[in-house]
Parts: sequence; structure tokens; C-alpha cells
Amino acid sequence: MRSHTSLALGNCQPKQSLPLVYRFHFMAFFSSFNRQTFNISREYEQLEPPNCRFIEGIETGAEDIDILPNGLAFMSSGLKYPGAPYFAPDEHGKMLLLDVNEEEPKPVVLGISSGFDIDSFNPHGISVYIDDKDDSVYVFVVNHPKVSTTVELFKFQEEEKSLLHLKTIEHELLQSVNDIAAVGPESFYATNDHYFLNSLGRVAELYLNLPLENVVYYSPTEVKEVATGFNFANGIIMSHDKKYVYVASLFDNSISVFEKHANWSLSQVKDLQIDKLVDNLCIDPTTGDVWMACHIDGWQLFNYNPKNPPGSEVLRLQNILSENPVLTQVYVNNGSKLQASSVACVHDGRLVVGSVFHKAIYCDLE
Ligand SMILES: *[C@@H]1O[C@H](CO)[C@@H](O)[C@H](O)[C@H]1NC(C)=O
Ligand SMILES: [Ca+2]
Ligand SMILES: [Ca+2]
Repeated sequence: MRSHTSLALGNCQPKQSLPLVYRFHFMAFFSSFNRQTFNISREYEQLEPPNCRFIEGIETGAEDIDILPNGLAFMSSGLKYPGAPYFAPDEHGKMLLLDVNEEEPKPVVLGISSGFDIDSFNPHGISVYIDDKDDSVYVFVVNHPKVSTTVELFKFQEEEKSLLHLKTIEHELLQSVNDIAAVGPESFYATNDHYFLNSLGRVAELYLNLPLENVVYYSPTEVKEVATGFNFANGIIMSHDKKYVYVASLFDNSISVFEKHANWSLSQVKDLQIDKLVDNLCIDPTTGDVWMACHIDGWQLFNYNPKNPPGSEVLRLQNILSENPVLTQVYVNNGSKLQASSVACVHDGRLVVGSVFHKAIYCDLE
């Protein structure tokens, strides 16, 4: 069982908008009494940095984003996730490339080398790894052809704007992967968001808040569970100094900080109670700040109603390792513009926000 080391910082009320079942917290038995919490606004006031605009052409989500140091962003689009809506049931998923430096960035659909089964492509969490030896860019993509999980490894071919498929990774410990953090040309950490694969088990663990999900380390020579006890483990990312791993847990409403060891095992440093349904994480490469996109209401997300759609929220967490991390709301929308935000990344003063199944936006922060 994962332990909850913690600090105290004010108190937060339980999320008003969640249905009772989500508030039925078995986690209370396991958590310590003073996890670090943040006193941020419970108000549903909308908030938006200047100049937020839609990214043209994205209408079926950009569930995850990873940006290279040069400002080229990879995005996964078209996720079909059980329980969440999708607006293009007959289309397969796509990987998009976006140059965040452009005044009005427009996405390009990345070609994928022949031999890869594109028709069942259903991309979810992604992570990019740059090999120091030759500057090769490896793109890791969680894929759900049917209900299963695979991790697809591609090499980015910048001139051709395409992805060369290198291999498909499958493993019994990678049963329901949500996101990955690449740590080498063939190795990564992965979060599992479900323990059970059958629909009854999936519903049970979701509604009973069972903390059964874990983080797995994968390499061609070793695969092992490195952390457990999450209630829907979601985004995972390496700190910018590569010494720590941050894991978002959707129904724990938290981010956990782990120290990474030489043998790739993890030890928990602390749990930050964000009191939000945190999805994917990004790191600001210059400051090390953690950027996260959150779901405002889990019920609206999994019981979609176009008249009352799920909203979006983006938070920035500064000084995560210090005793006094600072959490700031940067974007809040009730779903009238952006529904179900799932990822927020920054590059050179620009914020890019993607969603599970809806649109994507970019904003200028300064
Ligand atoms: C969302 O906010 C806008 C104002 O920005 C308002 O017109 C709209 O009715 C709101 N929608 C919902 C579903 O609350
Ligand atoms: Ca990711
Ligand atoms: Ca996710």
C-alpha cells in the first residue's frame, strides 16, 4: 500500500459537484490526516489568459501533448475511451504535429509508416524521448486497439513529418495504461487507470473508489510494478532534472511525488492533495513548474450531455518539491468553449491546452 506522507496547507471542502458515489472515499482509511491541500477557489468563475484561440482543425480531442525543446508539439487525437463521448466514431485516431512557435500554429497529421495497423489506432497518453547519442526523437504512444493496451514506439522523421513504427509493446502488467513517461529509447514508466479489464470490474472499481491502480516500469529486460494504491492513476511525467517522477491520480484528486532510484524503483516523497480531478501533466522546461489539466466534474465527463457539457480547468503548480508549493488557476471554462481539458503544456510563454474528445486552444501567457 502506498503511504501518504504529507504537509498541511489550509482545508478544502469536498467537491460539491461530484455525485455521492465518488465521495464515498475508501481512501479515507488509507490516507493520513493531513495531506497537503490547497485553498483555491471553489467558485465556478471563468478565467482565461489573453488571446486564447482555438487550434484550427482539432475537433476530436488532443488527449495528450508533449513538446520538444524546439517548440514542436506532438498531440494524440481521436481517443475513444469507454464511457466518454467521441465525435468521429468512424475515424481512427491520429498523431498531430504543431509548431508552437508559429504565430497561428496549425496542426499537421503525422504520416505513419506502412505495416502499422492504422485502422485500429486509438492513441491515448504520449511521451517523447530524445536520445543524447544522435538526437533521435522517439515517440511513445499508448494505444487501445479494441479494449486492450499496447505501447507503440515510433521514431520521428522530421523532414517527412512522419512516424516510423519501430515496435508494439504488450505486457500483462500494462493492462490498462493511461499515460507513460519515456526514460530511454525503449523504456518508460506507465500508469494503469484500471485494474480489472471486464466492464463489471471497471465499473466497480470506479464507483467504489478502489485504490488498485499502479505505476509500472518497463524495459526490454525488466518489467516491474514500482508504485501502487492509486485510485485511477493518470498523468505521469519526469521532473525537469529527471530525479523525480510525478503521478496524477484522478479520483485521489492528488499528485504524488516519487524519487527515482538507479534501479528504476520509486520511493514516495509526498502526496499533494489538489482537490481536483487531475488528468495529464506537463513540465515547464525553464522553471520546472508542473502544469496540469483537470476535469471539473467526473459525472459530466462520464455521462455526457451536450446541453450541460463538462468544463475545463488548467492549474500551474510551482515549487512542487518545497514545503510551500503554490497552486494557481490559469484557465477555467464551463464547457461553453472547451470541454473536458486533459492536458496543458507551455513553451516560451505560450500555453497549449488539449481535451479528451473536444477542441484544443492556445493562449499567450505574457
Ligand atoms: C457558461 O458561461 C457562459 C458565459 O461565459 C454562459 O453564457 C453559459 O450559459 C454558461 N453555460 C453553462 C452550461 O453554464
Ligand atoms: Ca504524457
Ligand atoms: Ca490521461
